[in-house]
Amino acid sequence: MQTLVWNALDNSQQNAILARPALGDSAKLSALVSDIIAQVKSTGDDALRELTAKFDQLELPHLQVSQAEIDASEDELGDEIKQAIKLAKDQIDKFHQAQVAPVIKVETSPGVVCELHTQPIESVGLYIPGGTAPLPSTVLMLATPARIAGCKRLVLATPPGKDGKIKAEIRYAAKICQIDEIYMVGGAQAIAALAYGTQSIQKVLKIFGPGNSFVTEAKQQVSQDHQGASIDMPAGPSEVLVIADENANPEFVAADLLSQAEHGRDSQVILVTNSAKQAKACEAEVNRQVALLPRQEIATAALSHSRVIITESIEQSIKVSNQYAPEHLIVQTQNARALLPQLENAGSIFLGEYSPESAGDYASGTNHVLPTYGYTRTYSSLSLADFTKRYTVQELTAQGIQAIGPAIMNLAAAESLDAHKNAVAVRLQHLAKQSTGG
Ligand code: HSO
Ligand code: ZN
Repeated sequence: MQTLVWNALDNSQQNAILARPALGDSAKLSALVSDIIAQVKSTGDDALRELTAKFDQLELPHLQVSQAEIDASEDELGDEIKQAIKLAKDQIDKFHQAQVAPVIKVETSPGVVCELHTQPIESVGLYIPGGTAPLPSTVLMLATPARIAGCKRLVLATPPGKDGKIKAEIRYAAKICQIDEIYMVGGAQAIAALAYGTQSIQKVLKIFGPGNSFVTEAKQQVSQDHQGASIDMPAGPSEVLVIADENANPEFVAADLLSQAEHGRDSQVILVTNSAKQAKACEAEVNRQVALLPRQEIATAALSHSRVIITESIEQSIKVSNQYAPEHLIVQTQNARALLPQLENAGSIFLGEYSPESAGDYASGTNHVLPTYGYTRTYSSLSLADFTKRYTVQELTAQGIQAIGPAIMNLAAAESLDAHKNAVAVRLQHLAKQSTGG
């Protein structure tokens, strides 16, 4: 990891060290992905089979995972992992149940009632990446809120492994979350199938979940087409920023940095500390611990573009974090909770030495699908609200329209919209006639 002293850098150098790694040739990626989408739109299931043969080197006898294959996960897994999956689901369930939005009803003036209601999105596509570490925890993070929200159709798409099967842990998580359909398809072609439908996959209204650059680009493209599908959020590689003071335990800090670094070569991890001694200690710990990891090759690649930043104070550390806007922010300082009001841009914040990112990744109850790549400045952690839509209701009585009608007519006149004005005028005239008995 490269170590830098924040005050020794000028403004542009500071911006440069907080820049995310570039995402590759976007014009080429966009063309490749739009070809894949066009292929799926024109030949449906045949395209899915051809693309799976081409990219995954697999001939699939069928696209949909059968109920028998889903049920078999019960016997394929040991009790310990099944209990762990259930515990995580219960925790996620509790936190997301609490997010159920009540109907808001306000009488803005006598006889004028305004309401805000929530409805589930009817059908949702949940994408679970394959790759070097298929993540059953992501099934729980997507399906649990979808079920609580009341979505009617939960469709999961995930690429099969080299054996042509979906990992038992993923099938088991899908089973306990009552996923309705599972399809063995990944990549941009899976997103196209979810957005437009094929002979065997019915289209969904909104697509959720992380993925590689092809999946992310495909999600962007289908979300720009009104016949495609909405998406949860824009995405980039995963990242963590740790703020540590001189009292933080370097063993904990290093373990947290590495838990993010092992996700992928493009993951970014940043340590910000106001103690040069702490910076040294953490770096030594990272070097010691990384050598012990099975995924050391991936973690080392991620560390090569990661940084240690030395600041003059905790306040300056916070400023750096707010500027970087990390997906995960871990605060290992003596009074972590007291810093919370000053932390401006982060997808999920972990306070104090006993709150590792792994807790939120798996089982504390918060959602691990988070905005990355600086999008935490404007986007939020996935939550129940993402699986719903809101609509308003209003009901006015005669007294209500009489009270606000003249103001509406004045506003309509100011906008030269006479039909709007008339819609109120005819009612006020009708009421005036009624009251004079005419
Ligand atoms: N840290 C990942 C989520 C995850 N970690 C899943 C382990 N499994 C992105 O928030
Ligand atoms: Zn993780």
